[in-house]
Amino acid sequence: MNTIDLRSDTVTVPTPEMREAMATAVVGDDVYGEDPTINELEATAAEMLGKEAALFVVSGTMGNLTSVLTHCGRGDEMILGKQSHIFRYEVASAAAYGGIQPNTIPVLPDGTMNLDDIRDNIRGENSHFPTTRLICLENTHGGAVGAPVTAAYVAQVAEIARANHLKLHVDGARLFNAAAALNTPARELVEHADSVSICLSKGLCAPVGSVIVGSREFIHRAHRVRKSLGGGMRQAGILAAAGLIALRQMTQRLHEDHANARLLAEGLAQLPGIDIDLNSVKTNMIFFALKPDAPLSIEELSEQLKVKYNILMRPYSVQDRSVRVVTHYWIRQEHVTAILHALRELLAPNYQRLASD
Ligand code: TLP
Repeated sequence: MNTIDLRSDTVTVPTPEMREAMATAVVGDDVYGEDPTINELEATAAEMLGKEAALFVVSGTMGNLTSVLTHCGRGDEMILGKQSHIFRYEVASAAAYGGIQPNTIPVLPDGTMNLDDIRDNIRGENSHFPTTRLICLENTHGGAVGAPVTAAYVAQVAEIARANHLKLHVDGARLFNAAAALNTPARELVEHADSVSICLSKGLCAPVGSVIVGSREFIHRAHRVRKSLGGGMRQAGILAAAGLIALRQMTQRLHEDHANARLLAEGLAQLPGIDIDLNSVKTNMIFFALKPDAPLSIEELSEQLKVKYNILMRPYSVQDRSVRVVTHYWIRQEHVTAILHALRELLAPNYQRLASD
């Protein structure tokens, strides 16, 4: 039986069409700017996101790090969410390689940060203070159940940034999910951002790669930063070929993943022992928790799903008994039915027996 892997959309493997395009891609040395497929990918990303230029990078982490290092110098400060990917899951790379201090503020359930919190955390002129240089947003926000952040909010943050001579970076690893959920073109969501990092290898199915976009001048400097991080990839047009299909085709179908997430969430809400806030499910992510009286621990549940049904889920917090589930291209409606069936078998009989004890 094929594995049903819900741990993340990073697990997506390339489509047969991507593999075909990779096999026949025309390539060259990208460090010399001579890989035609990478050049096409970068031009396509820049055009789709309404920016002057783009740069292909290895990963989302490298996209964010390259952007942050391009905007900030040692001893500078960046304002970002305490639940943001850059702060939580990128190995403190901005601090480690750039000497950049994170100044974190809480992320609200809709994926935003309070505007007054942002304003209050911008440093004034004082010889004791670091210089605030950058604000980072995340869209969709993984720390807020994949909440899509609106263009109107991004514009408000950009206004604060401009008024205080700061730059605005958007971690748009799942920007096209936000665009699909809000029915807003991706370029409108980042119109006022100075830099954006998008991932090709999550819901868009490419095997490797992210792209950062911004002004020509920003990308020129980012190019040197990427090289210094070891990210000059030579004949990586074989990867960019898959990335082009990701951008042109896969961005158009993300609403299917959102519909499957909704279907799954609604099924989960019907099951005994499961606690889920249906209002929190806005894109392709679901967080649910086991109720305190459910008969299994979260580790037991994921272990049994794996061993008995070949279904993979990622326990999120053992303490809260919560799980993260992410839908993607390789999860179809029939898988949703299979997942709900498995959970019913694992939870319902035990639960009923416990209830009647
Ligand atoms: N996120 C991964 C894990 O690292 C948590 C996942 O499974 O969701 N920004 C955001 C918002 C991300 O969710 C991720 C990956 C990244 C950046 C980093 O991308 P990669 O893994 O390509 O370095």
